Amino acid sequence: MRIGIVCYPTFGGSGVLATELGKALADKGHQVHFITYQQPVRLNEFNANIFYHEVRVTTYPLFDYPPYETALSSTMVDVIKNNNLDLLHVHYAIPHASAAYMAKKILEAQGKKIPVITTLHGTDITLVGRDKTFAPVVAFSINESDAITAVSGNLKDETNKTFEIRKDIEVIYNFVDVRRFHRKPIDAFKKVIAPNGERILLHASNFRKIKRVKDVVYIFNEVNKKIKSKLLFVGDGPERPGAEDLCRELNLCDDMRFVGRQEQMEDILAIADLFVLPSEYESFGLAALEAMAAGVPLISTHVGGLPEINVDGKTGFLSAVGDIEAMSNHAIEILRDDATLKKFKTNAAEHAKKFDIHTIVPQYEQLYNRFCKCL
Ligand code: GMT
Repeated sequence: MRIGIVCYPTFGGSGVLATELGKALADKGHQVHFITYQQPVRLNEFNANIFYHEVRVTTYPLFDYPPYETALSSTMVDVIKNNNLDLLHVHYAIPHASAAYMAKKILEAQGKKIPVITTLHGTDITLVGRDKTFAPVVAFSINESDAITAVSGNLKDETNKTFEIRKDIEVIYNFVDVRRFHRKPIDAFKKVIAPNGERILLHASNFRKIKRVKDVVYIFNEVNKKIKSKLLFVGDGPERPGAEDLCRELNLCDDMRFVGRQEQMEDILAIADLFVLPSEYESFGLAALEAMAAGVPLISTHVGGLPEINVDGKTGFLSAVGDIEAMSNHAIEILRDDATLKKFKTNAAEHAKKFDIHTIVPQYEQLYNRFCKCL
């Protein structure tokens, strides 16, 4: 099958998921065409079945806002026609679903039918999508998609609450390649981070407000009083300077590191003991699933799709947003002795298998097959 994939090429979960999906489909013999403005970060190896088409936006002095969506639709038309694609799968509704609708209509006028599948990822509905400036276009283009998927049951419910959606939204969970995250810790690396065998806590995100990164610092501060620990911050974004200031204020600088954006998450996760995700909302929490696949238990909030992946008391704990005390106590409970930590680590790794790439990718293939009998 010849599949077009449209996504954000950055470190965000939706782009990571879309890229991993494309790579998995290519490994299974499908021809995959990525259409995006930059090479996706996880598209880092050669595969004869993968093609990358860059969206170029022509600038002109009149344009205060270069029309990316128009360029994207035009590139979609070009790639679909010239590569005779069977299907277009867009990730993150804004502006991908509406650009796909435009491309579909243009091709229809030229006698080519192209099914469009839209996968909703979270903030395209719950934060940005519901904003008045986008909502009518988002609702319309989602409804015009041939199929709609959401990455969790919670996101499906939120979408139906936010918009009048006339089609059934199918839940296809995000996935992880469990084998890839099953890594042995690199001892030398672990020694640099935790020279005296301290526990290692980890947070990875885009450091946006919704992630509540300062809560991670407060939780770490409490844990560190009881159990000697180190904290690793992976990623970057607008809330990072505030979190760094807080570390200095609390005199924690010797025990934490901000390592910025990293591609080798599997090596970092291999040395971690606990993943902390105190977000205000997460439609799924792909970074948390990757942590679990690496056998890292999870301290998270009880919001969005997180209860669908984090089993309270088994793979980690769930707490109310902002409840630093509960999250710190839960972290201490997990980290307090080796036997308890080992039990949580094993449970986390075991539960992550439910979301393995080999279980989830066939669900997308079955969906594609409903619109195109060419698999
Ligand atoms: O806004 C973000 O957090 C980024 C966004 C994205 O586009 O990567 O993340 C969303 O999609 C991920 C992949 O499906 C989910 O794992 C994240 O939970 C979701 N973020 C939110 O819902 C806040």
